[in-house]
Amino acid sequence: PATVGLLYPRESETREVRSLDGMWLLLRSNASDPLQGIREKWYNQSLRATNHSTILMPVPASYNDVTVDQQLRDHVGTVWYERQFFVPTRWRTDKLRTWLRFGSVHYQAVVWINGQAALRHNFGHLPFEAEIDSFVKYGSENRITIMVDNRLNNRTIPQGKVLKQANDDGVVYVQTYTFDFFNYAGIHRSVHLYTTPQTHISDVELRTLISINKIGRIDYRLWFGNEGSLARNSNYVLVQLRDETGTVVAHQINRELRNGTLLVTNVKPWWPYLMDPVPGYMYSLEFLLFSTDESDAEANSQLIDAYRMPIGIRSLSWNNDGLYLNGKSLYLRGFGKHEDSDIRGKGLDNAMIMRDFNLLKWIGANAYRTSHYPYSEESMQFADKHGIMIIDECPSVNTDLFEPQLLLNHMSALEQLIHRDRNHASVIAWSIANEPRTQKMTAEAYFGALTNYTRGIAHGRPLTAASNVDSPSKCKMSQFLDIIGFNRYNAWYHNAGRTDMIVSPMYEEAKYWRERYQKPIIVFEYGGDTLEGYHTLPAFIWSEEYQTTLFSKHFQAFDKLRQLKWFMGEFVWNFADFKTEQTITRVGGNKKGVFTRDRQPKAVAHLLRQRYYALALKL
Ligand code: BDP
Repeated sequence: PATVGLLYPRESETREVRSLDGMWLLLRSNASDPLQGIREKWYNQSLRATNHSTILMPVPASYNDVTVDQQLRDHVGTVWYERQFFVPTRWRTDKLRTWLRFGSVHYQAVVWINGQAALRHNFGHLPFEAEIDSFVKYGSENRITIMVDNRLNNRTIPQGKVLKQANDDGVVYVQTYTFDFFNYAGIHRSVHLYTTPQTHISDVELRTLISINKIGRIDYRLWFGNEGSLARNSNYVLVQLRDETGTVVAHQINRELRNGTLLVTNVKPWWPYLMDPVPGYMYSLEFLLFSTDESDAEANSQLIDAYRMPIGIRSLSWNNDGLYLNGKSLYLRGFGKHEDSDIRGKGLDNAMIMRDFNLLKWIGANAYRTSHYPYSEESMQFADKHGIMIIDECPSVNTDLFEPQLLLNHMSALEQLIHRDRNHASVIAWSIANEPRTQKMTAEAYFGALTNYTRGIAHGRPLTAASNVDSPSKCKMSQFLDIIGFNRYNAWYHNAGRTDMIVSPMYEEAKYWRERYQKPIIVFEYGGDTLEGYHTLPAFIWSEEYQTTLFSKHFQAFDKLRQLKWFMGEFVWNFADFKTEQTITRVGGNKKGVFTRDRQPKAVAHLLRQRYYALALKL
């Protein structure tokens, strides 16, 4: 689809990338009137020229926690962002195409350039872009205006409900949702302006494989913008693979232009962290599109477009007992995470991403699930580079009311996620949902159709999901999955305080899921809220001792399960504390983190570290 940003914007000798990150103007529309800005046509002039007051807002960031204004923090409806930018005249004289790309905006975005509607997009956490040549003024100032709507309804992914309630001032709209992470909103990831030549590489699809004799195989497929101008005898693509030192280790001239295969001898495979002395080995794959003078082939070639991307080369396969990377069976030591931090909310922050990867490595993890939505493209690149395996989850949480329009939106969310992430070596599975209400009869047809569709675009990865149905036989989704995942809070939501009721229920339940579905089994969530610095002896819920005891009991269950070949991993809930909506069950947010929200260890982190290293090094 034309409005989906596919290739990550990268500079090259034929492409320029400019950042539009920085301070933007923000104007909140009246809480009881989300369409105010449309009626008053705020896109027609600068927001400053409306008679409403604007504030400055950094991009990328969630707008909720930046100010001290409660109304903005809890706003339900639309806010408007605006900034100015320049487009050099040179871009027109050089006949370049100009693209505008958003890494993600939550939830719905409508974008105007100089007052003209340029694009719209309907999901958080996923990129979108449009070519904007016809809207921009070259060599002078341009204005970009965005309306961001954070409302979730029964057809959005994830779902929510907006209620109209009476309050002390009259009426107010309240957003409710059943998932527990705060519904942060705003321009969450970077905004880029970039150029491509008229004829350019518009999309790339990669698959890799490693054969026994150390030969790496890369199958690629290319798409082009302005494809009609290309011809077999006057164009070719030079494909080159460079190793980390920059040396070309495989190359090919492709005159077919579309598909090709590159073989690499003595390949350095992509390995997960602690599975090899050099985890996350990344090559650079270079596509150079040329036009030739028919008379003398390559000699007078002219470079039309150049696009380079990092690539890890590995094989991934699975069967009813497990998942295999380069032929080796995987045991996943991981986490459910969130993109969440003080002040910036869900806003992209490279320092935070780097810190998280340093902590993942410190603790000896090799995987995480992008619970409960796609994480930034930057974090996916980090995962490749650090050898951290990703269970890539689409934004569906607690799906309910299974009806056709929701199904279509869910399919679209999965298509956009897979399209964005299919070329990452780190992605080992797609998670299609977290805790949908799969005990309902209507879930069966819904998930049958959803998995059928997703399998067709799964790009060499198995399908999984996190179920929390209390009895495997009642789950109407798991029969369609390749890997069965479940979330279970023994000694927390079930039998709070009873750390003597963990080992056996956990062990028995995993076996029950296995017996029922005969597929590999993974525990996607277990844990308990813990207030750092709160100590009790003997252990009492919410204390550090309690979390430590709860984890060590789970470890006993996992150790018994690991004797069974189909048990493939354990994911803690959660990597770090995170913000939730206001409820009486959460003190300052969800505190199930092994790390605090500012990424310092709780006592349990040291215990988990011992375990994860021991597992990795098979001690
Ligand atoms: C699980 C959800 C997760 C929550 C967790 C909790 O999958 O998103 O944060 O419960 O309550 O059911 O801590």
